[in-house]
Amino acid sequence: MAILPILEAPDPRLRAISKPVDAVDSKLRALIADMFETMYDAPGIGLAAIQVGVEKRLLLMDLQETEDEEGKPIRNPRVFINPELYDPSEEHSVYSEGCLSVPEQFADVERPATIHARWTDGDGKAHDEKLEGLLATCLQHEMDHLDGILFIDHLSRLKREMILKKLQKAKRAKAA
Ligand code: GNR
Ligand code: NI
Repeated sequence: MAILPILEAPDPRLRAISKPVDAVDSKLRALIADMFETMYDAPGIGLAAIQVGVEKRLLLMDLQETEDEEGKPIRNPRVFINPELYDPSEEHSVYSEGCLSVPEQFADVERPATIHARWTDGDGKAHDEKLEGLLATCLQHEMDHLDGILFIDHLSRLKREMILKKLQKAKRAKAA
């Protein structure tokens, strides 16, 4: 297992359109294990393959919403292979989103509140479910990554450029 480097905006590789996964083989399972290790280490609640430089329609999520008696998060890892969204609700909800590829920046993003999704999981099982709440928000954020879209693309140009400038400044401060 390995923690993989996460690509950060404005890296052009984040703009790629990812390609469908054709087989859930041992190589893909090894990538999934490395991606989970990377996501938990970050820490984040979702991770798309393109964020670690792999152009595949594969993403992971663990909202880590549940805790045991000691307040430790109970892991609920989910794997989405070749996911598709349909029938978004007319009702929208707003969530303050962040992204591991846009580190330490947060902004309100409006998206359909509920959405239907079809996907294959890590065991090769097909799913077709209606999702709501943070699960719906996070899946839409991750699906955007598969099409080269970042949450900042949903903001006004002014807000997007402010965030990109802050990222640039933080990178310069780290290099100095
Ligand atoms: O860790 C993450 N938190 C988050 C918060 C609100 C909406 C979406 C997310 S996903 C993000 C991890 C990430 O960048 N996934 O692509
Ligand atoms: Ni993201």
